[in-house]
Amino acid sequence: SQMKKNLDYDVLVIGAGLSGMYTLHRMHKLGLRTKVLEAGGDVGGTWYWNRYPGARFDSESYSYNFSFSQEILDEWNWSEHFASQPETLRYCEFVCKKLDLRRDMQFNTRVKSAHFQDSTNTWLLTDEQGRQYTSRFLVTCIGILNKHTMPNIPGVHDFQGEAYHTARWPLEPVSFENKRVALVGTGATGIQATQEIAKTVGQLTVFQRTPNWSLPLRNAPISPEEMDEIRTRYPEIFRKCAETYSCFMHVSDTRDTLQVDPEEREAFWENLYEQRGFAKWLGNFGNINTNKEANDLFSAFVANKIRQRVKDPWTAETLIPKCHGFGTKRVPLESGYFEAFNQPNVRLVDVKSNPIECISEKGIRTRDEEFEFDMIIYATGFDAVTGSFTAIDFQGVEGVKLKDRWAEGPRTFLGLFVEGFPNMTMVMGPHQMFGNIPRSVEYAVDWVSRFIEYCRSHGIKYAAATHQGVMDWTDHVHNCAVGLLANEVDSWMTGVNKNLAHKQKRIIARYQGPAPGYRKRAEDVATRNYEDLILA
Ligand code: NA7
Repeated sequence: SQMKKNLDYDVLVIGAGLSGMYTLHRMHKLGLRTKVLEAGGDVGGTWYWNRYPGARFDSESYSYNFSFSQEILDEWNWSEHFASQPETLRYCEFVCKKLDLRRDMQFNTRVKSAHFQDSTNTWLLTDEQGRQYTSRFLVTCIGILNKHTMPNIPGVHDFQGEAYHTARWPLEPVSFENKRVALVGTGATGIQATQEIAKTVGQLTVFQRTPNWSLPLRNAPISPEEMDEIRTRYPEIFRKCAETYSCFMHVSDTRDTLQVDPEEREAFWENLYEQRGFAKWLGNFGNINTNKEANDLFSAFVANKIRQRVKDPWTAETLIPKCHGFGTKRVPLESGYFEAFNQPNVRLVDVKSNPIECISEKGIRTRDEEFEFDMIIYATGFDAVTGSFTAIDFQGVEGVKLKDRWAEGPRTFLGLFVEGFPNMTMVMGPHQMFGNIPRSVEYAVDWVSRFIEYCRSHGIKYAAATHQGVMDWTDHVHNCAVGLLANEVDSWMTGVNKNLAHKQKRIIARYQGPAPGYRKRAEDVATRNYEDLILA
């Protein structure tokens, strides 16, 4: 079964998050010599790194786990509808143990470069310690939110107190008691961290540049009886996820927001507001995502909820987004975020009207005020999607750099292949459906595994996307994006990161058509024996 005796491996995998774990399991089933190289000290990827206080699922735990193993579904119990990071990390460890994955994982190994070798049609990877690894196939499992970014504020390294980025949170517990803590950033991460830290902090000052439309998560514990009941519904849950637009359990309402009687609409929204998780976003009228007027109506509904919950009128108004509509960025879900600002020891600073000038040894200086802190927390996000790729020196045929190939934005075939990068497939590459990530991960890994199996059984040593295939798919991805309000807004989803000079322009980073449509196209390619690719 070995593809080539003098190669170290048949398959190299970068990353030991959910994608890398499942890829390794599938490669084991194929009997291929596989190695997973992981920068972190253990498994879990996102759930390994993002151990900041309050980190948890915003999607129902039982729709956000693996579906491929009945044994794991039978044995694993979730304790909450929306699992916390420690529980999800335990889940990852449980899966690794169950599937005996660790034996082929190497931790504390950051891949520095991945170069395609033209003469042998193989991959050569080099890690930061200079160790090298060769393989026929390379599967990237490096995630879409992996390369964190610090703010481009002068003096950011001068601060003498404790300082943490949420995506590089220390393994040891961090105490906030009696401390003056600053938190910069109010995305999904900043919101989760704020509401948790507010519970024990001495004083918390939240620096907000752009507010977000956030709605109640409505988490609740899951009793053993309820877990048993949920377990019986797994087939139904995964069937639903397979049918919906972005693989979530929630189904959007096809009625036109503007055509629904205002009273009925209000009642519908009041009802949605009480529901768990993303129901309020994904179970809403579909055209709030495409019709500005419809979007404005629901945004106004949410704005009123914020006004009802935040006592101080200036703080309430400042927490209400003005420049983007509801759901045009990833909607953060919260549990007492707005009420945290009613605490006397929690304060909001609006850095739009009062910009941060610098970070000093002692704290943060804004135009109008000088703050002293014991701790600064950066919840300032990621060089998303392509950042995971540009962090590694990927070189394809004739030394072409992936960074250059994607200088004007990513171009892919099915989000799985890059032109000029043979024998390399991406799990959660740009231009794949993100949505419910574990569902997309499972589909991509299934596809890649069948493809590698095909190559092995047909003696294929070289598999590459065609120029035309990449052009056509990229066009298709761009066409799918037309008309969605989300593409008119700066966010990590449109590839913008204001801390990075080269990321100020919007791109189409992800597939935004319906997931079943994505899968149909990918299935067609497999069914036609991959004839859309160059195989040799
Ligand atoms: P996000 O959603 O990219 O949020 C980053 C936040 O940090 C956002 O509020 C930014 O404001 C703020 N930020 C970034 N740089 C600065 C500077 N220099 N000054 C002030 N404020 C700044 O990242 P998250 O980690 O919250 O979430 C990422 C995804 O992970 C999330 O969508 C979930 O899918 C899970 P801005 O909006 O740019 O004005």
